[in-house]
Amino acid sequence: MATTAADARAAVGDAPAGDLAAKVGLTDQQLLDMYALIALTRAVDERMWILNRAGKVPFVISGQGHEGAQVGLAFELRKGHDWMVPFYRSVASVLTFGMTAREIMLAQFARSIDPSSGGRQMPGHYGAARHNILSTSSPVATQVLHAVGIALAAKIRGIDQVVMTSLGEGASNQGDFHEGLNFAGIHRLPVVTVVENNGYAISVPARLQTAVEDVADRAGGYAMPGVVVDGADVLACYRAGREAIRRARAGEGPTLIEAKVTRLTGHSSDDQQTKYRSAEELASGKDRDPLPRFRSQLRDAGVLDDEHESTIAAEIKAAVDDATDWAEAQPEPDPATAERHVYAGDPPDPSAGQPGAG
Ligand SMILES: Cc1ncc(C[n+]2csc(CCOP(=O)(O)OP(=O)(O)O)c2C)c(N)n1
Ligand SMILES: [Mg+2]
Repeated sequence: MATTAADARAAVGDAPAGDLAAKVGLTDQQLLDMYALIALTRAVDERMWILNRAGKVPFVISGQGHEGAQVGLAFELRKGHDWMVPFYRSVASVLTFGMTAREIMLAQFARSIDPSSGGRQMPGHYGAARHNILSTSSPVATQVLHAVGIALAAKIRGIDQVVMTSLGEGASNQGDFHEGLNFAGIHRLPVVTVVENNGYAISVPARLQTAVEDVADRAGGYAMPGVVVDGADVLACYRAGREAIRRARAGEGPTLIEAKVTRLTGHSSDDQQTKYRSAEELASGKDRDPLPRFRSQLRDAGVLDDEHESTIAAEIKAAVDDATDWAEAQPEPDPATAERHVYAGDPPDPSAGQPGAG
């Protein structure tokens, strides 16, 4: 595990790293990969909205504004080994952890081969067994309990797997969050809980959700570190994620990370945020957009140039066009399978009456 820039350079075979990359312990290529993931997520997300407005997909819940935090925090996870238990805004997290643009679009179009649920889940509930990404439930914060359970299993099995789960600050007021963190703290489980604080639970502002300024303060009650990080600062998020993942993998226990982010869109495609957010507030949110910020940071550091940018942009456009067209062309689920996964076996015969009803 690389903990210093020197270790990281050694780990990647002394690949040349610019000053910025060396400072953070990555290579220039890894910084470009992070940028490409953020830009890809934004493009996939924007495409979802277009498809929704065109009447082709029923519902969009967006990760716009959260992408920098998600990519930075998840970047150090080991794909195919660790686990991710996401929430509905985790588009960038799941793309960072191995899902593809095609797989995201299969979920949007609810196609039969959609890895998230075969078209059964509400859109935005991403999961993929082959990537160790758990399909989550709609009641917010329930995923914290699932993540803690996976972390307990890893500990019992003696596998150095780390689980990362994410939720919003509103969901952190649910009992499940506290029960999960309490259990993780007692058993020092390898779970990293990320609260993406965008200041709103639908239309309810943070000050009416909780009396504490920082959700991370709650970590003290469960004997784990609580870290606040600027979610618009991709590399600060990367450092915070890397340290929490290192701790978890080393058996040092759980961490709570709160990333302060901005929600650039309405809560969902069924929400109109101009009803409850002022024009000034919405404009200032745009200043905290991680995509142009990271682009400028990489350009200033000489990591990203015009050529990189146009190559990445062309690749992303091709990937999003391909994902959209390909997913749309896939078959819908067979209606005869609607009850699959609802019951353990065949669905009960309604004409047979209730069990035990005589
Ligand atoms: C237990 C439960 N209560 C209410 C809802 C409806 N709901 C869905 S998302 C949401 C807001 C959650 O806000 P937050 O946790 O801050 O996440 P954000 O959407 O802001 O990212 C609510 C209330 C739900 N899904 N589950
Ligand atoms: Mg919120």
